[in-house]
Amino acid sequence: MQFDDFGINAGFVEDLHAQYLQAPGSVEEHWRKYFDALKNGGASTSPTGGNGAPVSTPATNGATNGAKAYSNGTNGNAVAAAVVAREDRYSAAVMASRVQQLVNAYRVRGHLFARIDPLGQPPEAAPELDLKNFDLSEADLDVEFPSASIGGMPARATLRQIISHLSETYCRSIGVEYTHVEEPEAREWLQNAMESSRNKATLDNAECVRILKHLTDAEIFEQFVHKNFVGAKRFSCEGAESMIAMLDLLIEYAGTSGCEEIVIGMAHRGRLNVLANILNKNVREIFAAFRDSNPERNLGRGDVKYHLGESMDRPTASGKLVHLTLAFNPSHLEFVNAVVEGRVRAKQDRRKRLNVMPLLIHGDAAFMGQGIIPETLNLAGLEGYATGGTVHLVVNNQIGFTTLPQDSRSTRYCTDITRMMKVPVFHVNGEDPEAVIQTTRLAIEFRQKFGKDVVIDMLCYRKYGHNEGDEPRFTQPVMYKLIDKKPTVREVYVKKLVETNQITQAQGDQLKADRQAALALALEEEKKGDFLKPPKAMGGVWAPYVGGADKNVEEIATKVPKEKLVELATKLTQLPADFNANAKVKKVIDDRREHITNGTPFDWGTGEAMAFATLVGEGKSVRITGQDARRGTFTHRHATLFDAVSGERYTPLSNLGTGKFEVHDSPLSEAGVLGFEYGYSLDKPDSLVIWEAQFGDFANGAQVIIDQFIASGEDKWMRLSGLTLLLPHGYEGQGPEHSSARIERFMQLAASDNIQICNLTTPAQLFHCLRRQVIRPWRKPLVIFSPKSLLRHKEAVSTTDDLANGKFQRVIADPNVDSAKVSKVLICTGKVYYDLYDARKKLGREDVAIVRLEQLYPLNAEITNVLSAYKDGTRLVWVQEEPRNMGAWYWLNANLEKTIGPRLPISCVSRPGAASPATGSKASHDLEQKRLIEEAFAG
Ligand SMILES: Cc1ncc(C[n+]2csc(CCOP(=O)(O)OP(=O)(O)O)c2C)c(N)n1
Repeated sequence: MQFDDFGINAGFVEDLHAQYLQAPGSVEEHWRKYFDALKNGGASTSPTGGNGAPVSTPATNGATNGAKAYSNGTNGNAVAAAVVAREDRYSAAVMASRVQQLVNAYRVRGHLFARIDPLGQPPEAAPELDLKNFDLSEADLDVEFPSASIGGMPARATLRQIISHLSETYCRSIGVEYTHVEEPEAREWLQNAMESSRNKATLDNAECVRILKHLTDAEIFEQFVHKNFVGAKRFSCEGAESMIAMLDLLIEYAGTSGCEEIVIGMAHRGRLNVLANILNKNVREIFAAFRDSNPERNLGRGDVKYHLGESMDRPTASGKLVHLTLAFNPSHLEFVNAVVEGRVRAKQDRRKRLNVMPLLIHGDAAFMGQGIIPETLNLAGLEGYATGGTVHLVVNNQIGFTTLPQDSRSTRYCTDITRMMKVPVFHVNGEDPEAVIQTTRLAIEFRQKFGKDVVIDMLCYRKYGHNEGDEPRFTQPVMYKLIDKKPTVREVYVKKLVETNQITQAQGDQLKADRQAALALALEEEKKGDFLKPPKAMGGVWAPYVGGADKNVEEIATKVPKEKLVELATKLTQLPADFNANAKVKKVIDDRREHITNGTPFDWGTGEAMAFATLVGEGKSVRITGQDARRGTFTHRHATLFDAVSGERYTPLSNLGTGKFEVHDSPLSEAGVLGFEYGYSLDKPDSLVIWEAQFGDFANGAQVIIDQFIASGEDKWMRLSGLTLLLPHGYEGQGPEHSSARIERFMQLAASDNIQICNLTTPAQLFHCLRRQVIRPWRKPLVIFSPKSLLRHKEAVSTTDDLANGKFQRVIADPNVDSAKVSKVLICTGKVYYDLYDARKKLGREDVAIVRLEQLYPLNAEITNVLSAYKDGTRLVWVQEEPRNMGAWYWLNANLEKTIGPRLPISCVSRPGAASPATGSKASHDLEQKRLIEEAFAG
């Protein structure tokens, strides 16, 4: 017997068989069953020729329902018979292996042949499931094979039955990609769940009617708005109405499987429909927003109606309430994803991990196109970011604005970006709501069971253009000919339910009429009342906090008694007995204790560590993340120590015993991780939440999060955040990017006291600033331009006294000169102070004062108070390292009038205006810096 007689898999089967003979338990269960059957003489098959094609004559086997089985054939020669029997056993194994390959092919590639597209354009695919590809033929269709490995099938079935079962499972309205899932248990669970149900939901009449009701709600809402607010943008979900039926049951299933809270992120498409029909937003408020009849109400604030968030407690059949939150969302597609993940993580930090579920609803073009998608997906498995699995729904209307998939992506599916995750992806025909429900049920169960992401790609269509005023036939004439002919999703479903006697046509019509009547009544009521409402006020965990204008005239007390500081600094140096600390790092933290205890000057890292330690000691939580957050990009933090022998980590601040301290090195992402931290801050107002950029300029990569969430979230959505950004900044000759965190951009975003912008010069200032951020009930994003060279600057130091007695100073007056002698005041911010300070010392200029603006925004009377020490007419000069068109100058020049008006004018010393922030040459930098300082002291 030659192995290659058996075709391509003979060796594999023989090996497997040998393995089985050695240890039956070591082969997969379906093979074990198969070999058991062989041993018991149960399996029958065909001997094969060299090309693997069946060669013997089929014979009827009465015992198997008229199905055919290949006969062994016998002869009188016992030895020959034994050989034949052995060969037949191998042949049986080979045939079974071919069938097994076919089964596998359905599992792996069946999705290519599924009827998932309601526009009927079948996906082009190679005929991979043809029998001939498996050395099988039509003649084998009625032969019986072991089929116990297929969920829901008996031990043996004909090839025809097997194919029919698989085709129904994998090639109907649901195409599924799941064989790449790495965990065998998860893969097998899913496979069995799909195969045993043929991937079809079993729904009772009540569930069918419930689906229809939601399809009706979805369709009639859109039609009603279309008719009553002609030409208004609403980003209709028509063509994708199944989404509403799906979300309704998704919440139900989530509730049943123990989920208490769902946070939804979605763009504009279908959002009004979701608000009205899932979050039960009062439709009168939506109508009032369409009417938009009070121009005074929202001058300069608010957001369009299809960006607004909402939350509610939704009852479920299990009797439990599921709290639903739809996150406020800016226009930029997909950025909300990272924010939702952060929100969920924060909520999970208060509850159990799987009890809060992120649900992200995507558009097909945006899902594949936006870089924030992989940035966010990549967070799913990371200790500092995991949320126990996200459910992704892609509302795949097969178009993005006017762009078709062939111009929009290089991949077959818009979900192919998720292949990096190795999670299941269901492609489902959105015109088959029951199939959509089936995928939803599986997706929720999968997420709750395995804590991993899962993706539903719902193929549908878009009845109108990108918005309702847009003509799609300019660009998609063929597609829209098809769409124009389509009955609605509801109509298709009504027909099905009527045909299967689930409802009568009259009942279907009644549902529609009821909904129309309810909306008409609501519209009448809206016309008579005032329903133009701002977003709901923040309650719950936000109740003790306020936003709005900066009324903090006096800085809040942030000092900490010396004994407490010493106690905490001592605790921070207590490492586990068997911990082998790196000697240099050990010295850094021992020095911290020494300085705090002895009252000797300490550095930036100590000020920061003491801010964290005191907050944690007071029961507050601190979370800091960034690309090198544990050590600190410039080796100043050492929040986590690494055992020099084992590499194990130890974070002293996490072991102080009261508040929670967490520090995570983040992935190399800016938009994704900053969005996440912003989201986290939205649900953890009582914590200090910090994102640190590796270099400040990298915040550029997260500009969307800064512009559209951090700076404007309160104005647009009345949502507060106390997020803190640490952005290393300072001109030290490190080239264009690493010099500047782009102060000018933050200054330009500053208005209505929306953010705080600080550029600090001492460790004590950092200490008080960070503590103030949590202790004060006023919640505002805080941007700190943090130092690099100052981390170790011999003058940029503080003492225990500064922490035990001081408080935050928005402006630091000059303690070193007699104000009566001063004829010129240099006003500056951040690191350049020390350059000016050194120069003044060298020049012996007692007539020049140097005032530090530690908080650039909001400005208050403190600057006026500090300047009042100098005679009227004293020259004021703003000195900045940045080129004229960068830094804070333009903003200050335009805005100082309001605070120090009578003391003006003020002139400016800076680098000349430039296209790029700094030179790339260290030598040129040094010369520029020298000239800058000389100019500041000239005259
Ligand atoms: C970051 C970003 N780029 C561009 C746009 C403009 N825009 C709005 S919707 C849209 C098409 C989105 O297509 P898709 O993701 O398929 O969702 P659909 O509108 O089809 O539901 C575009 C390009 C945007 N809002 N955000």
